[in-house]
Amino acid sequence: MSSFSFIHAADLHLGSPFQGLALKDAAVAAVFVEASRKAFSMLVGLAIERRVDFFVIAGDVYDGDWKDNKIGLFFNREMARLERAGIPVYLLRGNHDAASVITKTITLPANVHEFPTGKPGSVKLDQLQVVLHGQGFAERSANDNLALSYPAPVSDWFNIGILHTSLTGREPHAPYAPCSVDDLRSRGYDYWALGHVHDYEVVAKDPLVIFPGNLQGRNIRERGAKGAVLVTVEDGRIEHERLIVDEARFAQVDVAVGPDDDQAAILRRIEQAVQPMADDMAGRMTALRVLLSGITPLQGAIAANRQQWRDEVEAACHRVHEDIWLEKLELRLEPPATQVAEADGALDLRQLLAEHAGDADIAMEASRLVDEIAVRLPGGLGATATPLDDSPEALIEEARQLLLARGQGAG
Ligand SMILES: [Mn+2]
Repeated sequence: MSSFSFIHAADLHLGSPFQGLALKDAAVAAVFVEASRKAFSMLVGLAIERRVDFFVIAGDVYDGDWKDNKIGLFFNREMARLERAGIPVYLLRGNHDAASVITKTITLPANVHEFPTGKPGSVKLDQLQVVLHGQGFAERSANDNLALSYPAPVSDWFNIGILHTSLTGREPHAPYAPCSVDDLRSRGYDYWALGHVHDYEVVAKDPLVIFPGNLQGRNIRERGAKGAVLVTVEDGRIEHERLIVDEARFAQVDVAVGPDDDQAAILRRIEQAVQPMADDMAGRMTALRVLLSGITPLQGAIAANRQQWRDEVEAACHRVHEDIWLEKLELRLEPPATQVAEADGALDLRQLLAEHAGDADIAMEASRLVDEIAVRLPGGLGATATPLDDSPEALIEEARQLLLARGQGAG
């Protein structure tokens, strides 16, 4: 068997908006806006530098239909860089860029091969004795188990299956082209290049089944290092290595507050928690969510002066590293029990709120209000999955923090 290497990427989501980034500094916001494209350019550069034999993209190149041709022109330009370097590209469509979803086109260079959507197709790379099998999505939803109809392997060749799938379910990703690892295994291939799930995951080792994750985190739910996978095959031995290409990063730290902490102590705790991140980010712009939890007599003051605290926390982040910006300050604080009892007299507000935590009616009412407000927001914000940029649960928690603060007379 020959020796070769290839890059397995997925979920570029070109054209995707960044959600929930209320970064006030325009220069910082611009880094995040450009990050998805920069990450892909970086990966193409690495492919050329490492002289890989081919490049695989397992769906969702585009986040959705194009507003104009700008995003198509960008992708064409990167494909052409690979063509000039003699690197062919094998890709297929996922749910976000299904054949019926993308209405505009830019003619791509001849090195780009797209798998069919109606049935699986195979491409043989004779020189390498490699064969790739794949089927793209015709429609946004694919409910059939596509893997089962993939063709039998070509014996003595290196067989690669490419598929956009949620496997047997990967929350919060929608269930598309459902299949089990055993279904994949039943095809007898050597490597499965999956797409759709945005976290890196080595699903199985025999054969190797990998989700490379997306190239660039786009919101606080897509945290940590992002990139693609470099697969090297030498005399039938397969090695894989992550290529981290994200340009900017989302992260979260959980900080426990003690009952005796004053403001300075809380900010010091935040600095300590953020410190390890400064080494880890390797010069990348980082949008950080700080989650404060614990029992503190300052609960009311913090909830009532959220903006001032937000800015103080961002200042603490900057004392650690100039490129760490606060994405959000999330509060899960409780006032000390004695304080609540004194303030409320007959009514124990905290007790009352605790009794209704997780109440389905309240959650439903919150969702209804979010929907009602979302349509009135300007600039297409209502079109995103989380229009107020947080789950109803998070919004209810925020309201609870404020109520507790008022209960102590701090509001
Ligand atoms: Mn997808």
